Amino acid sequence: MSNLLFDNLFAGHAGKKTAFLHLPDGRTISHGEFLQMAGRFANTFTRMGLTPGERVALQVEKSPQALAVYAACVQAGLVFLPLNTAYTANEVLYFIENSGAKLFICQGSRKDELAEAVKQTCASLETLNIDGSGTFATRANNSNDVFIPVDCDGESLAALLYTSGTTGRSKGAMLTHNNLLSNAQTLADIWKFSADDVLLHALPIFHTHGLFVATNVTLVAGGSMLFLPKFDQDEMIKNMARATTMMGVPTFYTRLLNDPRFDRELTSHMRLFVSGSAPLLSETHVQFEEKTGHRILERYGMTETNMNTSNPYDGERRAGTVGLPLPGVELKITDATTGTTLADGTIGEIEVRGPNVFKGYWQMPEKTAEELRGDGFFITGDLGLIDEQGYVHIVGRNKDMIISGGYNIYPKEIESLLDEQPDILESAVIGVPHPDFGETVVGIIVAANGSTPDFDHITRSISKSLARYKLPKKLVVVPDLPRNTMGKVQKKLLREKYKSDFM
Ligand code: MCA
Ligand code: AMP
Repeated sequence: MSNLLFDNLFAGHAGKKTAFLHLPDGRTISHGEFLQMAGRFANTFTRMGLTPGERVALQVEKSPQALAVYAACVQAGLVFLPLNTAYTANEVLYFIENSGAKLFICQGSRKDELAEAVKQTCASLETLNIDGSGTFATRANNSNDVFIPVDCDGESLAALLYTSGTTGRSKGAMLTHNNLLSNAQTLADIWKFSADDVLLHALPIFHTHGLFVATNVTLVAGGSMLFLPKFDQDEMIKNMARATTMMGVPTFYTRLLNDPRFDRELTSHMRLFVSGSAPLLSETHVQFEEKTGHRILERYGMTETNMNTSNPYDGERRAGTVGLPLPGVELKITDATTGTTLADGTIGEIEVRGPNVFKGYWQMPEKTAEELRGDGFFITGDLGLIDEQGYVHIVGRNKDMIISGGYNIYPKEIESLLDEQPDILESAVIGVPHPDFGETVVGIIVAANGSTPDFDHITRSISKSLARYKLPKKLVVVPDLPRNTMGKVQKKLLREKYKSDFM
């Protein structure tokens, strides 16, 4: 046995290239330096008593060190659990408790607040800062650079990524070494990634898009990355000239399109622009081609499945579609009630099967059984159809979910917090079109008898438990919520009523 994921992503190309990560301050990090850092981190994990299969949670700003924690986990057979930096202490506590993480690494600036939250869990707390300092970094200074990778087969767990649900708490999607490696190799192959590629990387590295799609695909091909801490318009424009490829959520593309500096000349040397995580409007696709001469390549995936479909690299990239199933991935459209397969051209629920599909939800066998069929097909909750050329179109969702700037937001989580407010009788949270974020959150509330809800107070109160990007951008008081004869809130009517509020 060996550790194919580590060998293919991190070790395989070492020494072939001088620079592997280019940072905005002009510094570069070579493969060799990165591997040494990952080796020190992996040895530190072992010295701290962590053993293969245990979970390491990380909530830090994007940096080469953060990526090295991921590499160290893969190398040491540990399960990497990245967390959105926007999560509040309440949210973090749930993930640490649910995963049983033995180690939680956070930023020094949030240490006190988070230490208080996680003190009753079995996780020890260390810090790692964007400048490379922190208690974990200090421990690692005394560790050896070289670590012999722990043997891991394809079924070993590599990562636990939490994804919320329409009901209940977040679920940890268990992703195996083979899930990650097979998807990275397939995408690198069909998108023609090579060691000459330089990816402009401005996505966060705590979700599938920035961590597994952008990073793994570049690494498996031996390419390098311009590693920006976050999306910053000026930095994007400044660094574009040095890149060959870029991946982003639709908001990246609409923002760049609105910038007069972003034009044909600036992008003339670029090889590929990839979009995903949320629907790319056909008009964005068309405007992008008019302005730059490039057709954006749109693909579709999920936390539980990595990527499922992609528009072709050489064939027609069709606006408004997510392309064709990836090699090795089976995709079918089924009747949401009966599960029977529907004919092409018919709208139904998208189901996928392949080496990309996760192993199940962490310690939630019933949730796993609800969404992952015995025959290996995963029920995505997305509604779509397959057209006569085999292209997949996503036409809606069979799950109550909002995608704002590429982040998934589950209304249920916000409604539960709103409903706890003394001035609120009940609430319905919906997504409405937004020019920058694609969709944004609106909270429709019914006041408790005789109350006049104070919006600022409500927002302050729920923000204690909720990451800021999930907060409603608008609250509206209504006398009552529209319901059907079964008593279910008709969100469709509400979405229709408020659809122009931000446009
Ligand atoms: C930031 N804010 C947001 C969002 N991002 N509000 C709503 N939706 C958002 N996406 C709020 C912050 O809370 C803050 O609010 C204010 O905006 C400024 O924050 P800042 O960080 O400066 O915002 P930004 O730089 O404008 O960020 C927008 C962004 C970012 C660049 C679009 O959200 C982003 O990088 N999104 C990518 C998400 C992503 O990687 N998704 C992939 C998931 P306040 O002022 O109130 O504090 S993986 C996935 O979906 C699947 C698998 C797939 O297919 O890829
Ligand atoms: P997540 O659960 O964060 O992994 O988000 C996955 C969801 O994002 C999918 O189930 C889709 O609803 C959505 N998604 C991802 N890529 C696309 C795309 N290209 N077009 C439309 N929706 C997408």
